Amino acid sequence: MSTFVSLKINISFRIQSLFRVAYLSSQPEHANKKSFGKIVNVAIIGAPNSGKSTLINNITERKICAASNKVHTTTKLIRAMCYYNDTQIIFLDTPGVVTVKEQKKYNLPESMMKACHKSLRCANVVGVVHDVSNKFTRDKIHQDIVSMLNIMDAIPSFLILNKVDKVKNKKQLLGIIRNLTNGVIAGLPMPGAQKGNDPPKGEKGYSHFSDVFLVSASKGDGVQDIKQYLIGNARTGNFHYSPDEWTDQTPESLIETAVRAKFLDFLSQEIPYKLSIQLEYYEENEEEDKIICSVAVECPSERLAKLIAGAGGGRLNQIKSHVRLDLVQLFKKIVVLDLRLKIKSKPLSEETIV
Ligand SMILES: Nc1nc2c(ncn2[C@@H]2O[C@H](COP(=O)(O)OP(=O)(O)OP(=O)(O)O)[C@@H](O)[C@H]2O)c(=O)[nH]1
Ligand SMILES: [Mg+2]
Repeated sequence: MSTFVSLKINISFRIQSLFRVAYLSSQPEHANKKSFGKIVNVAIIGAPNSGKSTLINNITERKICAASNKVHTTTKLIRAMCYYNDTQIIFLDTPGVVTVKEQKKYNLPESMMKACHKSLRCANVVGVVHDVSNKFTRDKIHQDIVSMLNIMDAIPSFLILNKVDKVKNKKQLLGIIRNLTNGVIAGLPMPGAQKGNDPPKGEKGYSHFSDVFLVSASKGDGVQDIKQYLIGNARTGNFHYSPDEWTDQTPESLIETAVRAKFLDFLSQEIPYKLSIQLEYYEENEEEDKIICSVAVECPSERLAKLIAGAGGGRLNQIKSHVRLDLVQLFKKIVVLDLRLKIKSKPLSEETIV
């Protein structure tokens, strides 16, 4: 048992063990084909790059939410669904929370912040993802997130400490939890919080989390506990989506966001944010269980297009093969992908860049 898992168990406030439900599969094809059962809408909020989308993908076992190593990969509200026995879990993936100042500085559309507020209005439960590997922000919850939670305090919320795999000294995690919860979980003081051991210095967190999870979303450590917690919070009712549906996004939009995420991963600094992604062709061949698509990536200049393509088009080919793999994991089908660069309205011939 890893140190962080045992640390988690030592926190005696755990409530999700009350809600143990047998795990079958997240894949819609295994779900009961009925429209009545238990439903839970879960808003996943947090700072940019904290791992919200990666976490949802891990729980749903599908790469529905585009993720990358850069901030602002998610730019709008995206629903991702999965099913366990008679329970439908609807995740609401959101753009990272930024202050108005940051929003203006990076010229981010106001719709990004609105998406986050909208997710809270649709949610029965709110999960706050917090990156514990970032030493500058790990001891404090973003002030705007605390404000949102305070406004929505009637909705149960839980804290997810993510990227614990990057924390060498796992003992630090207890102090971080204390800071982020103000030493209170599920209305109870944490052990040691009143004994003068590393007391919280002022209010750095939110005091009304019903539970805390320590996870590594990319490795999958600890995510099963979150799933069980959510199943335990589901309410009886009509399914909002049919068990065959796993997202509210169109295939076209999913392909464009998957391509954008891969350019964010491969290119440095501001370059990938300057690109415009357009799906030019999409065809679904049901007989062969195959998707055929063609995506054009518009670059602001020829110089940039050549830089992105790399020597002999090597980098573009590498990006293309990674995108294709992501799309296979997303659609669970054969994917034939054509990916090309073009300059504004003028297409670049293959000879020019590849
Ligand atoms: N080491 C490690 N990396 C992680 C973990 N979870 C996510 N990441 C990485 O963190 C980066 C950001 O992940 P995302 O899922 O895109 O984060 P996000 O919060 O959705 O980001 P935005 O949509 O930009 O707000 C990616 O490079 C992930 O691979 C984790 O548990 N451990
Ligand atoms: Mg995201």
